[in-house]
Amino acid sequence: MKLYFSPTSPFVRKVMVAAHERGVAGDIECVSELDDLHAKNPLAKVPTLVTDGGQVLFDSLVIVSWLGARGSGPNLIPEEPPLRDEVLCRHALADGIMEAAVASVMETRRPTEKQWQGFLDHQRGKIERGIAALAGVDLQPVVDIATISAGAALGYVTFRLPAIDWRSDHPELALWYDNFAQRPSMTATVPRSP
Ligand SMILES: N[C@@H](CCC(=O)N[C@@H](CS)C(=O)NCC(=O)O)C(=O)O
Repeated sequence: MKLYFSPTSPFVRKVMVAAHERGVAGDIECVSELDDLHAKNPLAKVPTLVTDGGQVLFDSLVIVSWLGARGSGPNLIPEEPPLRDEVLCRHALADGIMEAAVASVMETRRPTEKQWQGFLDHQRGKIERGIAALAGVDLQPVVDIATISAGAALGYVTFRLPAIDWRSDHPELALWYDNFAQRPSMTATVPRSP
């Protein structure tokens, strides 16, 4: 299978951590040439997965759900409510942090005179409130789509937005993250600038 990817995208990292946890990362060919991505995914976003059977899957939640039925390892998305709903809602929270963080980074890449401070402040509020909400959740040492996404989101904020000092504000969350970040699936997917 082929994964259209970027080495720094937190959404891609979510998918790759899930693939490592399910033991199928070695079956994935990562494609960083994105010129024809729009022909596969009209939204032209990474991650986009093309399965060996030619099926095209996006976005990251859909791909993780698909991976969860392959290989072996932890159950990434619980089947039964209410746990399923709780885990998916925590996933949405972590995803929202990623979205706001990516939007902030994109904004700061515009020419300085075109950047909108009000937009950056708005996104920062989402990131800070989102991290505070994550800190209020008992994430536990389980591996599922919520904890994987929390790890990817906190890793991305640490990597791209170091001015947001979430570790000082939420030391227990920092402890959880430091422990989770030692998993082989996380160390194998640390974001690096290309
Ligand atoms: N909801 C999507 C978000 C994916 C996303 O925003 N990917 C970014 C990279 S981090 C992207 O491809 N941006 C290119 C674009 O929006 O044109 C998912 O979960 O997969």
